[in-house]
Amino acid sequence: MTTSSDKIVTAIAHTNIALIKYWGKRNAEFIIPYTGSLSLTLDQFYTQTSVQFDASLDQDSVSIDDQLIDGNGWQRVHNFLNIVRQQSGITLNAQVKSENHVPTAAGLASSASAFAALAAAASRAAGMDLDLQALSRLARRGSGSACRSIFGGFVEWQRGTNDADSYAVPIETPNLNDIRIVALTVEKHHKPISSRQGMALSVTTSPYYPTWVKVVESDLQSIKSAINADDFTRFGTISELNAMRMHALTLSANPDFLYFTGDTLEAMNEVKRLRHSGIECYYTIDAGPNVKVICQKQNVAAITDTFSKMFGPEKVTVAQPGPGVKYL
Ligand code: 2P0
Repeated sequence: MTTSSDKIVTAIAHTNIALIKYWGKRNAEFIIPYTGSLSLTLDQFYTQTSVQFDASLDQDSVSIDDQLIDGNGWQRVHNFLNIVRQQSGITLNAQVKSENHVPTAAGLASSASAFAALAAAASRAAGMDLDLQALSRLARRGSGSACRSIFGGFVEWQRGTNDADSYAVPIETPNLNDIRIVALTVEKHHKPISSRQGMALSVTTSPYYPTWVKVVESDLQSIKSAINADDFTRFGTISELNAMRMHALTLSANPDFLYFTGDTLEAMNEVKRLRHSGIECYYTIDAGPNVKVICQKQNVAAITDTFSKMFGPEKVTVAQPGPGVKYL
């Protein structure tokens, strides 16, 4: 079926920060993870993407922040659009225009919000009307963490075992809603290795990988019970532990690699110092040097003040729980 479509569909998706990390694929083609993960969608950072399938295009056209892209970035979007074409039956090429709204170098990954917004916009532009579970499954094909950005607030990616049963679900809860994430952008060196390559290296070479798979199961249960009990202390403690357990998989890979820089370590130490002085906060770190401080609303001022002095106020961004994907 060759559907003609001149419909422009625009979707917005927010990025998310994982508290229990996704680190390793059981199936790379379908992006089926070895473990579940749990995240918080953030209000401050989002991607807005418009898609139009258009008979006059002789190939997919992709722009990000008004810059046409080619090479690997284009290929990744093109591959994703091929999945949408396969599922919908549309055979036309697409015009994709994407804008990232991330406060100056907040250092949050954009692939989660990017592929969540692209999945929503492209599927509808291709004539599909997917429910949120199907959208989450589709977004997962672009980037694993994107399946969580379909939903707002706390979200669990249930690992499943195949394309049909690996998707995210929202954790509907009135608890821990005074949670805040203070994002610290620290000095960047060249990223040693992409998260996609890094997780693959950890799976195949870290002797601790089988232990990680076991430990994530119990970390997930613990964090869900902490959310359920509205227990911020347990929530923060498990988040920090799980982040460090993930980074132990980079240190123990062969060859080893490390996402931390000197500033990362300084920020981590400062979080601990603040905590010991009675300002309760914890850290989490993804596949890069930036540190996200997990805290509650009442401590935001003290924490931003401390880190603004340390790194400069422009490096400190405060986020709170954000919404799921929506159409304009
Ligand atoms: C996460 N990260 O759970 C983990 C924690 C980074 C550290 O998901 O290969 O860009 O596209 O599925 O989603 C980053 O990896 O990887 C990531 P792909 P993705 O948020």
